[in-house]
Amino acid sequence: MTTTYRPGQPIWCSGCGHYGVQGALKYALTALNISACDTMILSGIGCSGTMQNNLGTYGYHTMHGRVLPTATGTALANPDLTVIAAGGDGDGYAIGAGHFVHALKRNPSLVYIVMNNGTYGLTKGQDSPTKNGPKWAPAEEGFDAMMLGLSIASSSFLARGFSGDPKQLNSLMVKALEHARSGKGLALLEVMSPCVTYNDTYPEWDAMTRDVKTQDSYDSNDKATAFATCIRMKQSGQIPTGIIYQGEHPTLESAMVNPKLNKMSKLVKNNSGCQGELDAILNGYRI
Ligand SMILES: Cc1ncc(C[n+]2csc(CCOP(=O)(O)OP(=O)(O)O)c2C)c(N)n1
Ligand code: SF4
Ligand SMILES: [Mg+2]
Repeated sequence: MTTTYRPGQPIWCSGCGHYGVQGALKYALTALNISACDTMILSGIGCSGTMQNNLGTYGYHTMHGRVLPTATGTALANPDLTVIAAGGDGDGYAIGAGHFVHALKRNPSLVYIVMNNGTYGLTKGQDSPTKNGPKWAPAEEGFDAMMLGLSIASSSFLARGFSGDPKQLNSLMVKALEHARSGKGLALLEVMSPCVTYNDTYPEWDAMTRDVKTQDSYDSNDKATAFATCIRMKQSGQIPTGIIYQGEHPTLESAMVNPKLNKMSKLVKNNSGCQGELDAILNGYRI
């Protein structure tokens, strides 16, 4: 039996930053005229991991920390889909940290939205890796995904927005989608998305976020100077936002040297009824 799925209402607390992220995503999908049937949203586990339930696109709820490998497989299997991975800072930067590093390194053409609230919202407020001075290690500085991204030679798009600045966030979401959809690689968009229930950072982040465009001669095509400027901004208590880096680097799909996989993508894409051929390819992987 086939059941038609209908999008639901968000489960989030009133005022949660994740509403702003969903609003920006809806804005960008509409602005770019991307239809729901050409879009797949995959999510991690957490409050942030429920966004795919609220939108009328294809959706898939992955295992905790596994949204990026699943989204990468989706994008490779059907290059015509707009693939959006979405999850929290706990999901992406703790249990999913290994996949995060390797996705930046591989540069598959998809959008990865990370909702950073400095906490594990769904499990009631434990400190996440981005929290400055967590209770159990007060001297520890929070993990910074933009700085990590800048240190990886093959990263191609790094941006950070804030739920409290919808104008900037809408524009970043459009740019992230454009980057991935034009086959330029992984568009990482981290959104400072406060958890009003367990870590309400709206006032603090409102004061600290600053677009890198405000910095003298900021060059978002140059990782070395971007890195130096972002470090300086952090040292003076600011959170750099905007397009931190955008550049060109070969993507995972363009660099795929395995002709078997390339051929499989095409067969799935064409849905050409070549079951025999697909079986033969899959048999090639069996020992
Ligand atoms: C394998 C596994 N380990 C732990 C959990 C418990 N768990 C559920 S959500 C979550 C963290 C969510 O935090 P985050 O990704 O930051 O999302 P948020 O709720 O803050 O949006 C954890 C640890 C789980 N579901 N599965
Ligand atoms: S617990 Fe926090 S992250 Fe989860 S819905 Fe509520 S405000 Fe949002
Ligand atoms: Mg979180």
